[in-house]
Amino acid sequence: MDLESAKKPFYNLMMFPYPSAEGLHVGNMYAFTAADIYGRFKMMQGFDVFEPIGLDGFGIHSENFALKIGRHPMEHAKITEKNFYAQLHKVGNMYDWSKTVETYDPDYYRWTQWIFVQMYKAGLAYRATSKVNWCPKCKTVLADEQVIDGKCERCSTETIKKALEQWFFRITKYAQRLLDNLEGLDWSEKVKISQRNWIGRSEGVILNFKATNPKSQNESISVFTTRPDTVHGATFVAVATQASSLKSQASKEKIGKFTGRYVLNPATGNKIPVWRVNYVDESYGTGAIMGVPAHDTRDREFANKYGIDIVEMEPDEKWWKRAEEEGWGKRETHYHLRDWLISRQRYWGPPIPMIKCPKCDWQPVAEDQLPVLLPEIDDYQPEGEGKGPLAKHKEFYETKCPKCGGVAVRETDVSDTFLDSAWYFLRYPSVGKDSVAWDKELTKKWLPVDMYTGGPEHSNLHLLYTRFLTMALKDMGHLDFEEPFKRFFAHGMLIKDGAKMSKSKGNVINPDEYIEKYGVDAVRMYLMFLGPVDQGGDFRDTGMEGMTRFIRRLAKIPVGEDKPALERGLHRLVKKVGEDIERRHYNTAISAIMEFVNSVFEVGGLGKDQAGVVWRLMAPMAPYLAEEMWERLGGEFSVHQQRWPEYDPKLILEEKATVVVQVNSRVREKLVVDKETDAKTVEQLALASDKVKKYVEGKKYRVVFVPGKILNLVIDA
Ligand code: ANZ
Ligand code: ZN
Repeated sequence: MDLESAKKPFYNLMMFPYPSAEGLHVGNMYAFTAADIYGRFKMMQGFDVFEPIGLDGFGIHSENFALKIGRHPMEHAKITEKNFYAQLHKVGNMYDWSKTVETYDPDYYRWTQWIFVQMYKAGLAYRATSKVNWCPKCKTVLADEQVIDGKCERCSTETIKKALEQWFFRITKYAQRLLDNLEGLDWSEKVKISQRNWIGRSEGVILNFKATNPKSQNESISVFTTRPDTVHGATFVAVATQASSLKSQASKEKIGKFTGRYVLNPATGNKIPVWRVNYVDESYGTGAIMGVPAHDTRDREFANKYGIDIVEMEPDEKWWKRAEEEGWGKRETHYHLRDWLISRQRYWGPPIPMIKCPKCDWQPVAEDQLPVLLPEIDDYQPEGEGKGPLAKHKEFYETKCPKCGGVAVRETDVSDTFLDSAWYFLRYPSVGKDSVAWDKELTKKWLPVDMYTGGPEHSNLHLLYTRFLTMALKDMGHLDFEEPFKRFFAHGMLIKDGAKMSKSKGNVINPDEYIEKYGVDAVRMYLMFLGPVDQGGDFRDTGMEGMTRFIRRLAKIPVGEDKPALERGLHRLVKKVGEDIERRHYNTAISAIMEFVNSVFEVGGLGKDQAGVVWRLMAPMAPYLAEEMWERLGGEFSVHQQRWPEYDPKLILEEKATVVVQVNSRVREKLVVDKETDAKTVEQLALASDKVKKYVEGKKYRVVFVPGKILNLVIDA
């Protein structure tokens, strides 16, 4: 399709896969098919549907896999690209193969780096010292996701926290906007809830606890609390501990140590002890809390363990106001959201396009010097004291300062893979436009994305980063919208015989063999038949056989004269399938088609026009079969370019029938009801009529019922 001339654009996007393993997983196919059916449906409704695909092949997932199998990440990327695209060609989706995006392609990451530079210029990228996870054995920084129960995912050594200077994106500046905008988005509700929790807005008060010795003012302690109404029950103050002896015990058990100091409870004036504890997070609020054992379960557990006073009391709302009036409290809103840690001391990512000059400090690489190419090196393994593999390569990092021209060094960290995937949807329509990240006109026409389909596990990071970046780019004047995805649909997970698919269980399914054996339409239909897409499904081999039989049966429907007896059923089917596709309940759409096909065989076949309707309904789900059957009917090429069938609303209504109501076989009333109305309902309607009521009131009778015809109330003598 020509994106520039399209009249009714519909951008149907699905989360691109990160090819960590060698091939496409059936779980990917499940999600992609679900999205593709929707796109095909929209196309038949007259939209110009753009459905792109690509690979999120830069970053830690792909790199770890390459390291594991001992293959160079660049080499590995080439191999997986070939495999993935070959497989993706076979799943029956209508991808626009002229517009693929691979995040490791220099033509792409040139713009990832350009975005970094824009963020830096806007004051949204900054450097700060942060405590990061460090594995002493592997000598590397680990992402939070790589630390499992406090241990290194690769060697099971206990990780420690190490202070390192890192690059951050200031997402916290957008916390409130990220929260507010959620209201207007047509997204799966559970995803919105998840984002709200992740942002974690919390309204509270900073309370000041003065030191007992007024001379040592610097020793007063501020705490953040959402419950100032319980301040009169605070019997201790707890500060986050620095001591690793308390912290390294990565248990849930609360551990503390008395500091020897006291402060004054501002509400009661009582002297209360200050403790160091392991359950206060040093980077949230003020890094200190007031302990209220009477109302907070954590504090109670702690107080019990260490014999700290517990003062029972009732919460008192007046403290919110009094604290402010008396000057020991100040209202504040805090967010749990943290700034986005962007730098990685790894190899497989876009080098961060910054240069450090001894005179001019940090300078961004000039835009016409992008991309900063990732060099092909052999010692790409992560190691060293908090530096990435590029730090071993002079030929890479030695450079000149863009400002003064003096000797300077490049940043040797690469950026986080979440940055690669935070803007790919902006690139797709503009693939091939080499002088811009995205073309202005195309972007205006195609964005924001009309429908985004993906896994709910990306609710917090990917979807928040994407929204943040879009807002930031809008504020800089690079975009004229601030929400990237009008609609987001979260699909469920595909499991196998009741269990999660995983390599260790050896139950990961490669769709290729199934497609080979049963044909892609049968696999698509089977996957979609497993349940509503938002709920996922359970893949079982036995089910594949059943779906294959159904497809064979479909292909055998005799086509001849129109069958008037099927007309109403067909109109109802059109309505049902359309509505089910709209809400991604493809499973019930398929079972309605199955039922209809049963009635087709009962009357010995379908008329030509009727068959044409059925094949159009099947086209999004079973694109090859529908095309072939459409062609056999002599329909004009292609079935996928036909309009979605319409139904006649009059024919959707139940057929009416006149039921004659008799009492002892004498006609007393006539009722017009839906043809299939049951005996009980007709009886109730009859009794509501005075003409019937007066003959039967207070008497016992039997009911003789002929559906759609007669209701006879027989009073036994
Ligand atoms: C006293 C109190 C009494 C509290 C009570 C709660 C219940 P949000 O913002 O909703 O997560 N808190 C504050 N800073 C903390 C930190 N750095 N690490 C761990 N806990 C911290 O919750 C804020 C509440 O969490 C605060 O209110 C504080 O405990 C605790 F019945 O103060 B509260
Ligand atoms: Zn300089």
